[in-house]
Amino acid sequence: MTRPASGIVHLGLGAFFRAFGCVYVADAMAASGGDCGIVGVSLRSPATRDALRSHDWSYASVTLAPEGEDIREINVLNDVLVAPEDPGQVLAAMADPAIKIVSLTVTEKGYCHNPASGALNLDHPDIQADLINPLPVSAPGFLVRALQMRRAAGHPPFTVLSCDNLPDNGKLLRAVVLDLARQIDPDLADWVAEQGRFPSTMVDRITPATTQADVDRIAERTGKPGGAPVLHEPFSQWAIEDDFVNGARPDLAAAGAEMVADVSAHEQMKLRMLNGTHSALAYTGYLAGHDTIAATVADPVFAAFVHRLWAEIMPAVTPPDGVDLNAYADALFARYANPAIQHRTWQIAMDGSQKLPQRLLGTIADNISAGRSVEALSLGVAAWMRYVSGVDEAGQVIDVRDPMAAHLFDISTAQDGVEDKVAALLSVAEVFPTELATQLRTPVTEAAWRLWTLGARKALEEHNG
Ligand code: CS2
Repeated sequence: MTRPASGIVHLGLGAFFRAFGCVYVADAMAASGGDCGIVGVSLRSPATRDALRSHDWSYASVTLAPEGEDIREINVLNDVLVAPEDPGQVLAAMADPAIKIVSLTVTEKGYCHNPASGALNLDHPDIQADLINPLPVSAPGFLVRALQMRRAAGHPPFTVLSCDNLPDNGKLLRAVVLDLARQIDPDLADWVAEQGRFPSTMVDRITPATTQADVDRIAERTGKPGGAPVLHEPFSQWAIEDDFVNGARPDLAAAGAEMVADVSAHEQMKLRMLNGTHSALAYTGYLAGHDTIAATVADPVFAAFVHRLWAEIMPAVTPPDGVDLNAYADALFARYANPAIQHRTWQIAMDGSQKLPQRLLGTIADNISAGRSVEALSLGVAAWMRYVSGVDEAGQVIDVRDPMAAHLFDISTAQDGVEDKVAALLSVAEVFPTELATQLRTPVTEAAWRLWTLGARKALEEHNG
């Protein structure tokens, strides 16, 4: 099959970007042409590359609607590289002047920043390695070294397009890249600061992890064994700041993306209303024994709880023009309740130390300074504390996945009483800014008492009143 030539390198080719960005780019090229094929890069494992290679880089994108599933073949990938196997090949792909955009979904922790402050963490082992070795391991390292190659060859920089759930994701990534570039070559940092572009984006599509049973079912339906299908909800929203190097980009508006001057209102609404409640439901739901978000909100106690959360969150959100927050919350509830989506609470519970600040703590800080209630939100924070303490309500060990998991477990288990556990966890400066930690002491301790003594479901029931 002939495909358009590559114009994009994507770092972090997980299920989300294949269920989201790749579909937009395919639609944009179908509508308006352009050479915007994608070279995907896996930063860790070869599994996706191997599964996709046997299907000539095409895969099934499966829409899961309550009324049934719909399968579409996506043919926008031209190659998939595995960074640890050959980082030089990845740099060469990024340095190619035909590449106009390097997009990223590397998850929160992939930015190697301090989650509470947003600054590059120079002590991060991957950053330490990238300061010395010209063959990088971190996403910021790849960006800086590839930009260095382009500058040396006299090519313009590529646009860096962050597609992760972080506030001001483009600004944050720009700061991280400039910090690292400055350590390596201050002139390079100046060049990137002047000529580089890092538009911020708001991305939204619920994408549960694909299971082996999904792979087998889709193979049966398509008649093609193996492969790497992705599953997602029907809904999709992408708001993008229209600020690209030389304006070079696919016609994303033709594919339904919103091209805007400033994406911060979209981002704040989505991170606080969707991701904030997602995390709060994930920790409380998991503790109460609910496996998926749909099962969690099918439980009336949790359905009432999520509405209480939205009632606390909405006053702390300035909606984008023309958006009604109550209608947005209603639509979110229907998306969560979609019975066709098996989105595991355990999946969303991952990496909480990296997610809490932008999902829950910003809202809490705003509410406290405005004198508004933070009772429901505090239950979300306390449930995270209980979760990272490592044992569920049935006494089973929880498989906590978080870059800080061992540290969080150690400091929590070193304390006996709930109050001391809360104090110890609030002192983790990477997550809680000092002033906020002090303000959170009373509401989170109270919430934690209820969670530890009553269990999550009863605690929420009591809170709902
Ligand atoms: C979820 C998100 O896993 C998580 O932490 O909250 O991946 C969420 O499904 C997406 O942001 C929806 O757009």
